[in-house]
Amino acid sequence: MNDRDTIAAISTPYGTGAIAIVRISGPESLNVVSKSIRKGIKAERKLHRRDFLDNDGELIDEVLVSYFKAPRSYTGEDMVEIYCHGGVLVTNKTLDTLLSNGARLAVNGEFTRRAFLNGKMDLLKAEAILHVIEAKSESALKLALGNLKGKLSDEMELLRSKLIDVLSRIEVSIDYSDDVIISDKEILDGLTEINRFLSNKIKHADRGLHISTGVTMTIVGKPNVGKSTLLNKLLAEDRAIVTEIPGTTRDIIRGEVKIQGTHFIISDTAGIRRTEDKIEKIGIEKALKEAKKSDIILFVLDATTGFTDEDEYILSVIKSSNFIPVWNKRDVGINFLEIGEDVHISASTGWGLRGLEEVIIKKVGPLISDGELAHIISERQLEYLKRIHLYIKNSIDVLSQGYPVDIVSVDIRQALSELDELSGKNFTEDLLDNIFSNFCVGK
Ligand SMILES: Nc1nc2c(ncn2[C@@H]2O[C@H](COP(=O)(O)OP(=O)(O)OP(=O)(O)O)[C@@H](O)[C@H]2O)c(=O)[nH]1
Ligand SMILES: [Mg+2]
Repeated sequence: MNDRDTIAAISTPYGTGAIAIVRISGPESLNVVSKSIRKGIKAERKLHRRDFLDNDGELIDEVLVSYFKAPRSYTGEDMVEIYCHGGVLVTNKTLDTLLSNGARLAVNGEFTRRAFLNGKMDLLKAEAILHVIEAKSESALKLALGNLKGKLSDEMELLRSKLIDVLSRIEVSIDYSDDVIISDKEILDGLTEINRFLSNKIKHADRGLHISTGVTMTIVGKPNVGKSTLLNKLLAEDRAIVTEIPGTTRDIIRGEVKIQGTHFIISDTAGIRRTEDKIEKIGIEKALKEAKKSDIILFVLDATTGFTDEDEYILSVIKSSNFIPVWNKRDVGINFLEIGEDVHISASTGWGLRGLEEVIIKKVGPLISDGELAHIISERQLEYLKRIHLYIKNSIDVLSQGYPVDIVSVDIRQALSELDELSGKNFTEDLLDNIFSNFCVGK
């Protein structure tokens, strides 16, 4: 990818709105824009009202233009932002004119990619921007904003200096072994402290991830117990088809909702029973798979039938998971058998739903508490931390077994190299493509 040409994109969502923003970044930004306005722009960081013209001199829109001179811009390059009226046609014509005058259409995340390449932010902050945009709960936003302000970057910088400190001690002890006395214990202590820090980070990471991406919750149960009715009620919308025919839901139906400030991704699944129906069988397999990988399961039971063999089977499959037995149809049914901390509801009338939400929040509490200590907001970050941790654990093992310190230095160098990829001090095109492809165009 050419990282030096001039790029343009619409930065606001596609559709009609009061205002839309078209952005342009690169050395030719001002020249490209100047072809469409009669009076040039000199003053930076000011709003200028201009007529924006197409290449035949026809008026496209009355716009506001602001110019950000390099390096004082988001990307660190010369940038111009055009605020036009938010009609789809007006916005597209504005962009098309810029493209025909020498700009190239930006790809996803290319503005932020350039900001990174120009040293405006490290990769951890770039990822934080994506999470700020995508945050669906207060706590996810807080976590992402913390990283944007450098919480994770600062911690990783500190980790880096500690690793370098240990490494330099090792090197001094190798190079000047006759004059300088640096004991293996001193090095081991340094590594142990790093190890403790990493273990703690990794332990809390899942919580950070739950906060950022949402807690997954799967609704399972035998057919016709009211799973889809419950999903619709929790989402407060008619998402899944509900009928009195057992086996109505076949595929997994997902919806997202905030319960008491926590973001949940809820899956409704096919009713689990013995069946010869090929499609239903696939649905049931999918249901069990979804339940196994989810953070919490709502095991829905039917108070009009009581606890049946099918329920017995489902319980045997999910018993080691984090699940809540939910007796539904309590408006008409009275047959139930307490399994654990059972909750009683009527999904169709909404009775008991508040209580269910309370229990859900109580159950997921440990999954999200202290999550903000982690500052880990993506699987990528966790993956790198785990790799760094492995090198450190290995070096502690090696040292404890009495091997010479120079062997340990190899592991520490590897850990440092992983850390530099995590923060973006070292990067490959593939790594950047991977991260920035998740952004929208225009960011
Ligand atoms: N009386 C009563 N009926 C309910 C309640 N919840 C659901 N039903 C009814 O039970 C039937 C089955 O509801 P669904 O939500 O489709 O059940 P399901 O578990 O998704 O069923 P499958 O998709 O077939 O596995 C429908 O006729 C619902 O109206 C309830 O709380 N009380
Ligand atoms: Mg259903």
